[in-house]
Amino acid sequence: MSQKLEIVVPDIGDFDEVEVVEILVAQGDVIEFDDPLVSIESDKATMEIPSTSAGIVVELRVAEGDRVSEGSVLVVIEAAGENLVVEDGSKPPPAQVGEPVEVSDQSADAGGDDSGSRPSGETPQERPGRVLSPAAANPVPDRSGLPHASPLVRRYARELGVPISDSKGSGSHGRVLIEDLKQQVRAQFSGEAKGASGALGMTIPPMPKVDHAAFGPVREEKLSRIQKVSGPALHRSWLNVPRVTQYDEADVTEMEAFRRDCREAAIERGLKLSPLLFVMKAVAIALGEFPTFRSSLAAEGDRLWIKEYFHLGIAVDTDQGLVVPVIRDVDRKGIFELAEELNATAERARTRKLGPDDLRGACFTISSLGGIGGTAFSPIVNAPEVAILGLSKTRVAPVWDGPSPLDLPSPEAEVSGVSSTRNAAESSKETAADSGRTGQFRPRLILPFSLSYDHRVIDGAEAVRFTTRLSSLFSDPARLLL
Ligand code: CAO
Repeated sequence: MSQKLEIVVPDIGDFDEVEVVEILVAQGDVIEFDDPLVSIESDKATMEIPSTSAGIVVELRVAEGDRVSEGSVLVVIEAAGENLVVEDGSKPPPAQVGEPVEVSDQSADAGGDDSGSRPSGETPQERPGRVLSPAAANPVPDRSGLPHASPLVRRYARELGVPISDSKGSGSHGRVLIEDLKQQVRAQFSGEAKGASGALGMTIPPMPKVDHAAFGPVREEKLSRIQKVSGPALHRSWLNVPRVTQYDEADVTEMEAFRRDCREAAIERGLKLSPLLFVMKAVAIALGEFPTFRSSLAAEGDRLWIKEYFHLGIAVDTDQGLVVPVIRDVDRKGIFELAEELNATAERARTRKLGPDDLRGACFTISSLGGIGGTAFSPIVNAPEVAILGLSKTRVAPVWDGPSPLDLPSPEAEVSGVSSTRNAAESSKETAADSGRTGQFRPRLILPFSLSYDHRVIDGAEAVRFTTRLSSLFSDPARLLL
């Protein structure tokens, strides 16, 4: 004897109109008492709503993205009464919250009773699909074959980019625990994992273990604590963020002249002004004009969080590894104030005195290698930020200061003395002089820089608009100080 039951949202406290973020069962699934049916997410928490009865799902009444409150019907199940057992072999206990209510004939019709499509005499247990297991000592997968995990664990797995399908749960009935995810990441990082499943069955091939000592003397050196933390974060970003790097350069001669002019004033304050400070100010201005570059993609991938603050992560090289402390409200601070803060922060980074609050809350990161060298590099996006700026070493380069080469006479024309071309050359020199240009190559200070960005959020054209704007700001120190 079977009975149709509506499973409703139980009392979920003060929450109302909460979004359904995941449907965990499908029509035709055989479910047990307490099996999770859907995940709902408020701005404060994610929770799974369990079934208050065993049976077969005959109708889904909600879809992902729907909003539900206490009493909203989630699914209709055909409860199989006496025949069904729950995990320990006993009958389902009486429902306490979200108690199922019997479906009226009318609503059963509207819901499309599928009994007609079932071969006569077939009982729910005999239908193809997931079968109730009285001996549920093995991992209990959900309808998609995924192992069970709490919403917190699922969210953590999403944040880490760990496919929960590959997780071996060590909790009761095979539930995946946070420690299992950590173990998975550790195994992946150390190359132990067989390779995580990806789209089209592709996997990340594990690194082979090599006996380096077979080729000569070796020395073992442990990774620093910072490297152990930053390694997985970099790897996570590398695997999750489809990254493009845009290279550009800026004429920073005026900016450098201005910096030199400020040197005395800075020394009086006991400060050193590095080019990075001017770059930080320029970045804050550009971020004000290009909000997408100060955004983060929501974990669900369907919207952006645009940050209305201008906190910049600054990559600092320490003897323990790379750390990225955050300088807050760069838009509201002057060059001297920033110099003081940057010096103090870099010092605290190098003496390992940064606290967790120093390391979070940035909307964009700058990685400056210009003090060391290099002509260009492509930084890894500091996810969940969507873009990062890399600075390389300023160099002296000749820059043409005159009319377009297309308006200049060709060497052949000069030799053959074609008068019309000579006239064109003379007039182009006049044009250069009229506009205050020299008509010569001039030595200029050129700063090469690169922008790596998350292509899911930023298009190439927008990236070039951003770097072009940065380049013009770097060239014009007066604008930075307005
Ligand atoms: N071109 C030429 N010279 C530059 C320059 C540039 N782009 N940027 C800085 N310099 C100069 C500075 O003016 C300074 O010269 P002086 O001593 O003659 O004044 C010198 O290089 C050293 O600068 P600095 O690196 O100490 O100071 P900074 O303010 O430029 O940078 C900090 C501070 C903390 C960012 C830097 O010390 C640092 O740690 N950089 C490494 C960051 C890193 O590792 N990034 C890689 C991350 S992987 O993506």
